[in-house]
Amino acid sequence: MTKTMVGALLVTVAFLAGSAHAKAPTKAAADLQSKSGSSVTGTATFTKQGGKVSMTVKLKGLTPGTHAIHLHDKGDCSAPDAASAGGHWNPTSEDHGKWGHSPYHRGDIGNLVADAKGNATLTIASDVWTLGDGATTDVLGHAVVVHAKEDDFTTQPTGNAGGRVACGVIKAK
Ligand SMILES: [Cu+2]
Ligand SMILES: [Zn+2]
Repeated sequence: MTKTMVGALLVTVAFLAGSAHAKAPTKAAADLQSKSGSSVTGTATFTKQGGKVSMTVKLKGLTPGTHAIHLHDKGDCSAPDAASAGGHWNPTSEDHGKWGHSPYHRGDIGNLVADAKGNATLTIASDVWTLGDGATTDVLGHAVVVHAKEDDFTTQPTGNAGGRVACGVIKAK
């Protein structure tokens, strides 16, 4: 076999591997739009890494301080108050709670803190989420929702987090 043939073969193998990869997305994102008269906007990006899904959220336009952030069940942010996104994503039928401390909704990410300029970022990695496998644990098609108030981790089923100030549907990239 000549060097050229080996080269061509490697390119073909790389191409086929790339095609197989494309069928199951490993990245997703939600474009967060202002809701309930807020000026909050931002992005949430999801990346599959080994057995985990990592999420990085970047927000601006928040009131300084603590705000709840959840994944909500329905991938529908069409309502002006984002009520269309439904309740917290809860594929395991548990009570509302604190991330990683059973019982909790799989959408109960918790709180993030906006600085004096109204900017906030948060990164978490989860092994209770999947991305692109169509399982009940798959984040695709659900909504990222940011709230006006802090999640108290106890009030059922919402955490008493107040209005919905930003919403975005999680879509494959
Ligand atoms: Cu929420
Ligand atoms: Zn919840």
